[in-house]
Amino acid sequence: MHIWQGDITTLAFDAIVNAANSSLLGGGGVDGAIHRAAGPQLRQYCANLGGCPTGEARITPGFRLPARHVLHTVGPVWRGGSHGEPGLLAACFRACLALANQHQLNTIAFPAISCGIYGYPPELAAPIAVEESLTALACRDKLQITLVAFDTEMVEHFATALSGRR
Ligand code: AR6
Repeated sequence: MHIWQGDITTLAFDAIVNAANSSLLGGGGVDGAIHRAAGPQLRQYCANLGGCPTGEARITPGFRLPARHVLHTVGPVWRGGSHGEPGLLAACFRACLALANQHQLNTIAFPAISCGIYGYPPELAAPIAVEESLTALACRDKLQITLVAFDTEMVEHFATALSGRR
């Protein structure tokens, strides 16, 4: 597993993950950046998918992105932690990794799902990201997972979670 700091839209991976909303029609944060970089065809494609519930994922082409595919998932909005948020966040990772498996995608980059506009505390989200990634890596030889942090604070959270697991 790798931890990398930067803009996920620049990665030429088999798939990058989008922290979308349930409409799949774009928004702010990483979602906005992915739609801007992919171009208008991504929104047109997403409009035909009929949305996506929290904790599930949908696959699209990457269009103008260097990544071949986008795995759109909808993270939970943080509402104090007792509304099923940890289970839903873990479900996002599992849903994306299941799609990656079905479509034989080997290099996958995840942003810090729910840790921006949706308000999930990053120190609580990072261990879930690490745990789900390590579980998937143990099951598939060729899989490579990169956890992408946009800022140094998030790098620290991922690194702390990973060192706690080793
Ligand atoms: N590359 C990598 N990470 C990024 C980038 C980028 N280009 N831009 C932001 N981040 P957020 P959420 C980080 O808010 O909390 C949208 O409007 C960011 O610093 O993008 O799941 C959707 O449409 C943070 O650590 O996603 C939904 O309505 C992380 O990505 C809502 O926001 C996630 O922040 C989803 O909120």
